[in-house]
Amino acid sequence: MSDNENTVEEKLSPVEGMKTASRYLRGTIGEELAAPTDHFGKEDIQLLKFHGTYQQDDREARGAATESGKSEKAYSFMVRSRIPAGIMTSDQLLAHLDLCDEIGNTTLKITTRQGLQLHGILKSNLRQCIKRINDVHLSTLSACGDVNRNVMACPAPYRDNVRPVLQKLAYDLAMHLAPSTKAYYELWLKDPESGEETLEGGSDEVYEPIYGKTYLPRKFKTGIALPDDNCIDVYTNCLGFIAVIREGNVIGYNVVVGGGLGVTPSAKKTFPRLADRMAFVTTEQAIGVAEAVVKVQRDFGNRGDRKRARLKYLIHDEGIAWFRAKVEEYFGSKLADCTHDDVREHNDHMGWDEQGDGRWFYGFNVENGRLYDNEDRSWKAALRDICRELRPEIRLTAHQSILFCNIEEKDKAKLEGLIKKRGLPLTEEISNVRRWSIACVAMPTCGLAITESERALPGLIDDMEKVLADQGLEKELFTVRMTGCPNGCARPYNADIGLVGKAKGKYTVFVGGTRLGTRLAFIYKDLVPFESIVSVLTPLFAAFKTNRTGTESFGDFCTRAGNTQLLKWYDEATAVS
Ligand code: SRM
Ligand code: SF4
Repeated sequence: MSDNENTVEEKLSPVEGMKTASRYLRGTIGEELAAPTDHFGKEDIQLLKFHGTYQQDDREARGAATESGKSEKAYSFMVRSRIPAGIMTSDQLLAHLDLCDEIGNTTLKITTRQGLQLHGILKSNLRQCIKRINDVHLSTLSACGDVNRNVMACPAPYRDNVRPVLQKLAYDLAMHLAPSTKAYYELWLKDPESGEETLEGGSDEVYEPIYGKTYLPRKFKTGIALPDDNCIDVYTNCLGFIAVIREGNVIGYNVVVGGGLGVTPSAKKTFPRLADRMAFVTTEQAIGVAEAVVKVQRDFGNRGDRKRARLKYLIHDEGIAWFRAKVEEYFGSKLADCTHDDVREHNDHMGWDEQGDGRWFYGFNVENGRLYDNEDRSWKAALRDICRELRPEIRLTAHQSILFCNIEEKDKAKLEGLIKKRGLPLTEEISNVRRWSIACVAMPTCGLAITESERALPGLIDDMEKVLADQGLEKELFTVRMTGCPNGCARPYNADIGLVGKAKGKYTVFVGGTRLGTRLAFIYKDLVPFESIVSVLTPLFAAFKTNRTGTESFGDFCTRAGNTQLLKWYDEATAVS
């Protein structure tokens, strides 16, 4: 492993010490798992992330837990499954639904990176939970932590020469960049009573040939898109591949690097950033170049300040030419320049479409990715019926929704019937603004949430639907993305409209991004109370209707007008005459 003396700041962040001392992600997780407590200590909490789980507490139960004299917080765990390209079987989805009912909080969340999250898992059930996910041949390893996370790729099941190639690359990259430590197996899969640790002697090259014992400075994200379809938002990833297609076949990829959205508004040194185009790689070079990118970040990324530790800051600070030269050095040969190919459309894959093999897939819009059952709507029950009766292959989208694949023509009506039977709307019955909206988890589980997000967005969309209908804009396609804090988990910073929780009950309203994901939005108004969000946007919708050119999108229009003009329209519309 090369040394990283060029970049290590004088003082390493405390998490670096924890990783170094962890013996390849073991720490004292094993001992703590065996102890009769309801939570883990500080160091193991950091290590648990690499294993795919976060210690959390129900923030709404904090007071209650203290009053009843129990531990200060009602601890439980979020468990995230890593699902490359979002591709899974009916049985794997059924297993997650069983887990959320049997040992979770009875809901399941489809994430913005094509993964699944369980919440409310008690410490005493954590091993069982992770083991049962592995029993159905999925894993939680590296779903979180300072490593390469779930690899995204367009999930559409077209039986052409393109999508399957990208989806296989997602799987291969996920496997190639997964941590090699046996700690995961020892802690979660092996009988806890049996045997020793597999760690004895050896070196980083043996245990973690790519990462070494300190893994990466920070989380690392990879996504794969194609020009016709940037449904995974490739430019927001640390590492992105855009397929270069000639005569219907993938001949390689334009590699983009240095995207990332998290920001701390009070720290000017942090900012959202879209990736830079770096180089063209052939299909044979793709995995080797990905490894080289990871290793350059490993050796030169900032390990002193976790707020500046993402790859985007290394590339911002050193420049793309420096970074490309380093990648070529680590890869061992020069790379070609990017071709002209770039993303030019975004398909959310909702509704019916032919796969190309005589069968169909149905994109089913799940509002904010949250699966629950109540007296009106029973998402879980519908999914169970569909998985048991039709056995579709399941694919999760980056817009927190589901594709039911391999549906025979004769079963199309049956599938729709199973959805309607549970009180759920078909995709075709949902307004465009709802269909193109997503929200992060936020309250009550996310420890970083400042405001509501997924629980608040549906009501806000109800109001927005009315305003858009009044303006005759209900057919417009634009993205609305909401988060409960500035970390950007629902990618608000490149959306047409981004709503970002900033202070209690108040949001920063961004506009000017694009459905294609290739432009950052800008702040239109800050600290807008939740109740006022729709009314501050209404004058913009009116101005858009009157002043747009041609088929200009809402985000394009806001960018062309500029914020001074947008605020002027707002002031004119709200002035008391
Ligand atoms: Fe995220 C942290 C949820 C996608 C940027 N994210 C968190 C944590 C783990 C909170 C924490 O650290 O305690 C959230 C767990 C909440 C809960 O209760 O479940 C959380 N992030 C999510 C998910 C579940 C949102 C969702 O509703 O779908 C997404 C899981 C994806 C997955 O399956 O892997 C999720 N997070 C994202 C994305 C979007 C993406 O990757 O496409 C981003 C922006 C892109 C990026 O990484 O820059 C994102 N999450 C963050 C950040 C800011 C990172 C930064 O560079 O500053 C944090 C905070 C941190 O890492 O310190 C964060
Ligand atoms: Fe939590 Fe903030 Fe991410 Fe939402 S954006 S899930 S509130 S960290």
